[in-house]
Amino acid sequence: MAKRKPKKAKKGRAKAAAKKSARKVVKLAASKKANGNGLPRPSSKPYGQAGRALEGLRILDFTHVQSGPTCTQLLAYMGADVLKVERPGAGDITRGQLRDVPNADSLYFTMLNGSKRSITIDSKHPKGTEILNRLIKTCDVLVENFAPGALDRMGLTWEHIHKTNPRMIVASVKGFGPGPYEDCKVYENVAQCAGGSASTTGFREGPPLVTGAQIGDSGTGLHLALGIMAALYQRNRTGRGQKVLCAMQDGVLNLARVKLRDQQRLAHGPLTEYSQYGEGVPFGQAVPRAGNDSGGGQPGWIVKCKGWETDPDAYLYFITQAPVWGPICDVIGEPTWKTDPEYATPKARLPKLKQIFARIEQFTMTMDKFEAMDLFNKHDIPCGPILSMKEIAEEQSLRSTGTVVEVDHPTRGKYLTVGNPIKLSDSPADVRRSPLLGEHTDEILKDVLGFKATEIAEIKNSGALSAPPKKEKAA
Ligand code: CAO
Repeated sequence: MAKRKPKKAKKGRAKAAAKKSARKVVKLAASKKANGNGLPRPSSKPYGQAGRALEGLRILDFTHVQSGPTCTQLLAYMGADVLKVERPGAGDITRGQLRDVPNADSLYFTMLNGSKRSITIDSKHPKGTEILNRLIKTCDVLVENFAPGALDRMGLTWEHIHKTNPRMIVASVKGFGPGPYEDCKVYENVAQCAGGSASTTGFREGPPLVTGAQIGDSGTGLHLALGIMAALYQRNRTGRGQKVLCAMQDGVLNLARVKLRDQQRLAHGPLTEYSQYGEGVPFGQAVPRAGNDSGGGQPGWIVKCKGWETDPDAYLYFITQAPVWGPICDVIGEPTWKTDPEYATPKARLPKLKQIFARIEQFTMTMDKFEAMDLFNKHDIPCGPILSMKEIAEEQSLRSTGTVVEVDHPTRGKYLTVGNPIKLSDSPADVRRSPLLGEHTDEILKDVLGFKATEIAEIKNSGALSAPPKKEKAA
């Protein structure tokens, strides 16, 4: 391909950019002057109409499966232009995993890649490398969660990226941080196990348990998004990009920190808020699994509600919060427990939690979980119904806040996705369907990289954007 811009033109562009930025500075200074407080003038547009929070931020999204995609989807919801680079012919492996509709991208993929644009590039093709280098020059952040070493094998080392665009932030999810396991591939449940969650989840009598919430993948994606924001903020002062690394083990441990707290408390005696204490079962060397114990200073447990015999979710989480102990006793019909020294104080109750929750359960089994929720909340007693995913999908209040959003997809039709759980008053979330594989390849080459139609045709002919031809079978 011919060089796109002669050096002279490049110089001209640089001069123009310098002039533009000087104009910006003058403008800013003028607005500062006008305000007299050193701050830029606030937008005159009403809230929600001055663009989204991350508008102008461009992400080179090299993520796949779940951890990385959750991070970049969140940034896209907040207005970043996320360009998802996928392998020609195949794309993100999750497009075809857990498929429910034949020949349509799976919900696995669609619910993690909304509001992004997709471009297919063979990153190991020389022309593909050339395009990627141009994208590196124009993007602010590269996000990736390949297996350790994969990005380097593409030639995209930190040194190369930093030299090509010193402002670029390179954000990575890996399974483990530096140490004995740094080269290992990691999936969600491996991280839950290595981060201390599995050993402390489940019932004492049973095996370690993984949780349904994807704290290893989505949890680490969230951590990464925060790291990117911090790096962008620092870049405002330094003008320099940096590496951001979130290890899934670290992310899980961060979310399981209360259990590391309890590990250290064990040295000073039994964990009295664990029901095991009340049951007279001695503690071992490490934090045990605590069933549905609350994990905080206010004891809690899951109790049955009406219909539990047939409905697996007819349960309520009930917290015996100390300040509302009086109302709890009145509502469940044990008013004498308010003054009886055996029950009146949190300390006195600790060894009897099992018996107390059994009495509460006797009461909650007379009503359904929503009736129980209404009744207890009238008395400010903290509790929560166990909601099934069916109930959540149908919950109107989640739809109206944009936490659950219905989007329309050209090949699979309408589907529900989780919108932005972070609500910004001046930045409405931008929740759109996920892109088809390579849907925006031409658009990105033209609008982001400035290639002409003839150049795009040339790139396509090179094979850098398409799957390698299938090998002929031997006769
Ligand atoms: N063009 C050409 N090659 C491409 C490409 C493209 N556009 N995109 C990816 N590839 C190649 C990579 O270069 C790599 O090739 P090599 O290993 O030969 O250099 C290859 O695809 C596969 O990458 P991978 O090793 O990351 O993928 P995997 O399926 O074997 O492993 C996973 C998946 C998730 C275990 C691994 O990526 C990983 O450990 N990531 C870090 C931790 C993480 O994020 N885990 C969460 C996963 S969600 O549960």
